[in-house]
Amino acid sequence: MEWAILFVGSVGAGKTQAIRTISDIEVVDTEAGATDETALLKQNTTVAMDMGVMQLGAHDKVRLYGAPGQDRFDFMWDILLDQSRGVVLLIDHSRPTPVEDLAHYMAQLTRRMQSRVLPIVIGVTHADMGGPLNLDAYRNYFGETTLIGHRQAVPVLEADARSLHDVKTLLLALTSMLDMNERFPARGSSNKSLHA
Ligand SMILES: Nc1nc2c(ncn2[C@@H]2O[C@H](COP(=O)(O)OP(=O)(O)OP(=O)(O)O)[C@@H](O)[C@H]2O)c(=O)[nH]1
Ligand SMILES: [Mg+2]
Repeated sequence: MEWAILFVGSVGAGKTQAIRTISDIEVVDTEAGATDETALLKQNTTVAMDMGVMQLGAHDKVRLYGAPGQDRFDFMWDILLDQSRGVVLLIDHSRPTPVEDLAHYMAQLTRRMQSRVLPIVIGVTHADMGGPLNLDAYRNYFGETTLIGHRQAVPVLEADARSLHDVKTLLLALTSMLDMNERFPARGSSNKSLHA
């Protein structure tokens, strides 16, 4: 079976890098020279999407999509979300207000997914560059907000997008969630047989 995972998150968090790290093929990217405030952070930025491919076990071929971090290219998100079965949200810990970044991207995802609830895994990147890392600061966000449609557990993991081990761990968490959702579908969504 062929299916897709979407990497989203803050500018420079490592979405393109993560896909390059794990893809079995040369990544197709749409990076262009950064302009405006992004140019202060990095030379290139994704303007449309990245795409890699990963073979998973004997039967699954997983397309790895990377969304642009900049809000002005967010028209791509709906298209890519629509194609995807799970989301890896990368947050750059070295940015000034990373927990607010998390809130921003979660709000966007929740709004755009509407009734479709996709599993999400959070990867906190650049822990080697920012202040001391306490993952609870990120986890508390999920305790405090009432995320409609996101009552599911959202794992929060530290990850360096350059590390094969770390990117694999994120994808393992996500594929485990997908597997659980398939075995134990949420009540009310696919238990039609109970009422047949
Ligand atoms: N030091 C450090 N660098 C990292 C880490 N994760 C990713 N990087 C680097 O951060 C830089 C930016 O990564 P990109 O993959 O271009 O970021 P992006 O999320 O695709 O950014 P946009 O496309 O602009 O939204 C690259 O040079 C990565 O190698 C990390 O955990 N620590
Ligand atoms: Mg990119």
